[in-house]
Amino acid sequence: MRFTVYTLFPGLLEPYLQEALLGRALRSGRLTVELRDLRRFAGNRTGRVDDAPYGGGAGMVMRVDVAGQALDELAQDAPPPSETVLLTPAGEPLTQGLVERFAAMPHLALISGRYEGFDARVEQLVTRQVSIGDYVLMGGELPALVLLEATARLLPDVLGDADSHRQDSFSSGLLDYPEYTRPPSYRGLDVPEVLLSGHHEKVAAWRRVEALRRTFERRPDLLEGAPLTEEERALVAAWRAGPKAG
Ligand code: JF5
Repeated sequence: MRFTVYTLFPGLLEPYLQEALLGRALRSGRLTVELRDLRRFAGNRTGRVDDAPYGGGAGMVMRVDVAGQALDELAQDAPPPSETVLLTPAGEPLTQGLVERFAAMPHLALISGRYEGFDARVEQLVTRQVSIGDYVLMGGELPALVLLEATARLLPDVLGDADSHRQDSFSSGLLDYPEYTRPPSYRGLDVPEVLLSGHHEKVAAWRRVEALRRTFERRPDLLEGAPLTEEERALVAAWRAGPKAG
């Protein structure tokens, strides 16, 4: 899979991409990332990529023609990207489902802005706007890396064999069950007995309930979309009814 990332700070992304599993995926050729400097489109008139907002107010706005030229350049690429994604807190939330769709694309372009954001007309030039969460960063570079890493780990042979089984954890629609490793007791904190029992069916059932419990306690919003059995729904209803019931 190929990514093309437009940014004013390619040097921010470069070192992150060279290390660990992403670095290995890039060196193996399973993944290609091209960093392109948005500053090239500043033009020699001002050398700036931002300008003051119409209507006044604080902050600067990224020029629409800068993004326009980047997208014109992308249209010349062979193959052109399946999507051109602008990273912004005003975008559609990034979910594992969206990440899975990105992972099926041969070429994806990401545009990272700085300042208070892009001229709103850029929204008409890209195919999608994506947010990585409800907070504001200083630029779209970390959001681009987040999207890229979440997508790259789904590509064949990017994760090691042992890791690849873990990628299904979110597809249950629930948070992960708690995991433990040795020692069995640490400062009075004990590993749940069932995990030491060697009883695989009991372990699987316990994990499912604990995943459900964690999701109920920490992210009840996820329960709406999660595929639960009748029995699991009843268990959740009992938890909801109060501490005494279940
Ligand atoms: C950005 C204007 C882009 O802060 C973000 C962001 C937060 N969640 N998802 C993306 O992107 C950088 C900041 C201000 C446009």
